[in-house]
Amino acid sequence: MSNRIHHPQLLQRRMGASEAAALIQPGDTVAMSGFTGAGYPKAVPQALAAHMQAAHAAGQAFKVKLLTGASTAPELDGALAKVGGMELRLPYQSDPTTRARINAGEMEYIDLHLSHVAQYAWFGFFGDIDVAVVEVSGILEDGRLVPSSSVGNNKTWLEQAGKVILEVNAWQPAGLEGMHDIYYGTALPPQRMPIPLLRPNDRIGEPYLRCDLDKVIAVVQTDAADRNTPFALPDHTSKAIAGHLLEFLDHEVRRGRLTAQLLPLQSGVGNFANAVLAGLAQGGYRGLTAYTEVIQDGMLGLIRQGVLDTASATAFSLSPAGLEAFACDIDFYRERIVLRPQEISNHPELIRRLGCIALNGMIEADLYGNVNSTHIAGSAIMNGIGGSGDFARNAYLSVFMAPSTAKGGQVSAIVPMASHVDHTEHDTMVLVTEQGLADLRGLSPKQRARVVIDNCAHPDFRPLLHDYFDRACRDSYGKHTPHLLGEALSWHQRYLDTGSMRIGG
Ligand code: 0RQ
Repeated sequence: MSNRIHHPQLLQRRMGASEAAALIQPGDTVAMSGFTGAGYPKAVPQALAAHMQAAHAAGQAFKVKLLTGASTAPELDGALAKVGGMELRLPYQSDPTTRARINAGEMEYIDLHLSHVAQYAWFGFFGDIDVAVVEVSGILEDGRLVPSSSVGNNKTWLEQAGKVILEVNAWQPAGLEGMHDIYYGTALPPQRMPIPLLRPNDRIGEPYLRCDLDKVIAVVQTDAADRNTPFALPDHTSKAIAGHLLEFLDHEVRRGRLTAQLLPLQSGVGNFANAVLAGLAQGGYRGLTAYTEVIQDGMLGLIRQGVLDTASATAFSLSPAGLEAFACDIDFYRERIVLRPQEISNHPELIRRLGCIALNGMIEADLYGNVNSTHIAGSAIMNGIGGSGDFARNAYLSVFMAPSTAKGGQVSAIVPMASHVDHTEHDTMVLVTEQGLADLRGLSPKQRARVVIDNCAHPDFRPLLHDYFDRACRDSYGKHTPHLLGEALSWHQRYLDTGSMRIGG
């Protein structure tokens, strides 16, 4: 395994995960690599959790503040949450144990736009970063680091942290080398300059991460797989959502608002995203590009088929089968994929310039197009806003998708008033459910409400929504965005009280 570490001095700093984790102190702010279950450290977090458990058993407090790129995996978030080892977590998580602790009020969580994280660190908004724990796939003779299967905030963590622990993971394909593009041109305001990226596949940086080697206090060798969760096959609902969206894109091409190459696609993770991508292939599209966060199996397939020419992202999120396909053909994919820091993959300036088509999931939307991506019943966090806000606000077209009902049909995804707002009515252009698509562009609030109810709401909830809207138009304090404030969130309260938004359960 040492053939991944070519720097003699760093070879001397190898140690076991437990010894390395012992260098992290209670109260430290620890910045770790990892984005959508890829490229996160696998050994040190688990060893840290064991140290915490021992300290807790001895009656000593031991928690850290944890910063990452995005979601990680059971070996990181899961392990630390299980032992109650996190005082604070940011910016995105999807781990069930962490989620339960946050919603029980046992730890703090800050939900941030993913493009903001690195710059907030540079602005000093998080205070000092004590330790960075970063997975890499190799170390060159001159000490430059070969990044792993995600880039995330690693450039910033390595530069900002006082001490650095490197995990060198021999499991990561050696052929990842050369796929990354690390941009070192960012600066603090007012010295900021335009970022010179004009096309999704432009390379504007260098393939390696730099690191001040004097800060490296430990090098830990691992040989462990990324999370690699298998994807669900597209079901009836996701195929229907994809169908409506593809019809809409065809319509936009016919109207001349998009060309047959569309514009760079950003696609969230999960079932709908996979189904939409599969649909694009069947729709006869060719020569498309992606400027997105995450490359999952569906996107690799499209690159292989020539539907996508190139894809820019900050991380992979592959199933075991997807990973095998990728590793077998890594030279082919290296020509067509660029992995960047998340401050670049999600940069508002670049998303606006490229004119991305943003496709993201949602929990609920209200009549006027305000979208909730993060909270159940206004107070319990699901995952976090992730990059959806970076893209939604700045995209050429901003689309949100969800099944029209959740919880076995008891909950409507279209509600009178969103119980939490991540994306305002000003950012949402298109809503899609399996029932249909609402194109909200150019519509006033009252016009939007009618289209949202008629096209997106489940037929079981449509009469209730019409009834609310009609009474609101009549009795609302103001008639611009009609609401009955005493009733607007009663659907959520009914769900909390009875397990259903339906009247009478
Ligand atoms: O919970 O599993 O306990 O039943 O929410 O919902 O339908 O499985 O959908 O996995 O696509 O997630 C918005 C959360 C959708 C996701 C969200 C419950 C539902 C289920 C999940 P259970 P589904 P998905 C790129 C961009 C923000 C980040 C983002 C997300 C669970 O897309 O995290 O977009 N987005 N990033 O039952 C009560 C409702 C509900 C509901 C769903 N109205 N009321 N429960 N659920 N709707 C990626 C990155 O940024 C890294």
